[in-house]
Amino acid sequence: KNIVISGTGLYTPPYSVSNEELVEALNAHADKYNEENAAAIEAGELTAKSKSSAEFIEKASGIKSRYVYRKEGILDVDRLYPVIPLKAEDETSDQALMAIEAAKDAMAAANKTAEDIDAVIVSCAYTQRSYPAIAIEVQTALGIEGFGFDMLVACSAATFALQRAYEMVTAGTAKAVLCINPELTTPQIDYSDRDSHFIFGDVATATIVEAEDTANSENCWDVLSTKAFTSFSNNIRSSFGHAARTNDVDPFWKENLFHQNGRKVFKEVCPMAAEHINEHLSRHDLTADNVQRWWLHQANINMNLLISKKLLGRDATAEEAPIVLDEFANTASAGSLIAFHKYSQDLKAGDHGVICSFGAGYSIGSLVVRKR
Ligand code: CO8
Repeated sequence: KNIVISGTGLYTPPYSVSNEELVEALNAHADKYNEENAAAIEAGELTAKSKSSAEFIEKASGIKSRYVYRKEGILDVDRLYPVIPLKAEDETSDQALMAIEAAKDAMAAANKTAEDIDAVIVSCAYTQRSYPAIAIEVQTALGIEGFGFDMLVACSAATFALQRAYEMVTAGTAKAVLCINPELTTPQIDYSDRDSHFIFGDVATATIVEAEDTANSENCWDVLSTKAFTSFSNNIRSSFGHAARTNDVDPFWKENLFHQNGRKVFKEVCPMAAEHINEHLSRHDLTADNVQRWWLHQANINMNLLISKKLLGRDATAEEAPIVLDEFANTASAGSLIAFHKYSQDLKAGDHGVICSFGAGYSIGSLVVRKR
């Protein structure tokens, strides 16, 4: 029997930050830093901080704005990171709150109640604690019986979780799986670094995976197959981990935050992603021309344009390969699913689509789907 995606959900955080606001904060911070350290910069002991530009950001990335879970602190020139107060152990965690909202939306779309679901996967680029799993917190809050676990695969966390859900339903170890991607990226951003301060936003997406015989929703997609690929690279990295305090390094050490070699990523990942997708489609005797919609990872508009051009031999239209970067920015693993959530209802039975993530790891994950 076919395994299907029967519903998706989206949690959009309550605040947004424009490029202009970010640039104003970074530039004020750079002026202050350069003034305070003028002598050391002059002596060559410190490097002056470079200024950012909203024009550059939009042209280089396609990003105009991003949603953030908490805005306070991000634009404070003397702080430049969000204020997210520590919660008591008996309060619902921030990521669980985000996840629950997206999950309820997906369950409503798939016409599912807690009794219909028996597994919860929370999969994202970071979890705010190691244990107990955020997934188990969410499972309990939603009244779901069964099991839950967290998994981390950076940019491909969402697609890799859908692949695990597909396998679990295929194997009969779960009847319906709730996959959730609460991407709380803002704590990991260096808002004083012009190369990366604009890239990320916060969001949560959720997806229900089940077998066709239990599915009863409007927007339902057969998953024809899944494909995963990884290859180790330090070009996108955060070194922060549970052993951080034993390393005796400054907690504000830059390598403990998101950092990348963006140019190399661009050059290496685009051909890998296009080849991966072509190979995956060929399993079903399909080519790019048979695909009506591409829900691609949303890291950078120029990457998406290049990959779809490699696949189609021409520019993809905005309808064929929707972009959500302008509004949401890069939301780690959630981007391709935001695109799927917003731009999949209009397709007709028999239409094919590809959901594909690519990025840190490196990791690439794809699902070839067909509208029921
Ligand atoms: N304003 C003005 N100028 C700038 C700015 C700025 N903000 N930033 C850089 N510049 C300057 C540079 O310093 C450089 O100057 P010079 O030529 O004098 O050296 C010039 O502009 C050009 O810079 P770049 O070569 O860096 O510019 P690019 O055109 O390559 O664009 C990008 C930079 C946008 C980063 C581009 O390289 C890119 O998109 N690469 C791919 C990146 C990517 O996809 N990364 C994956 C992200 S990771 C992910 O998706 C999930 C990871 C896990 C989640 C993490 C959550 C926090």
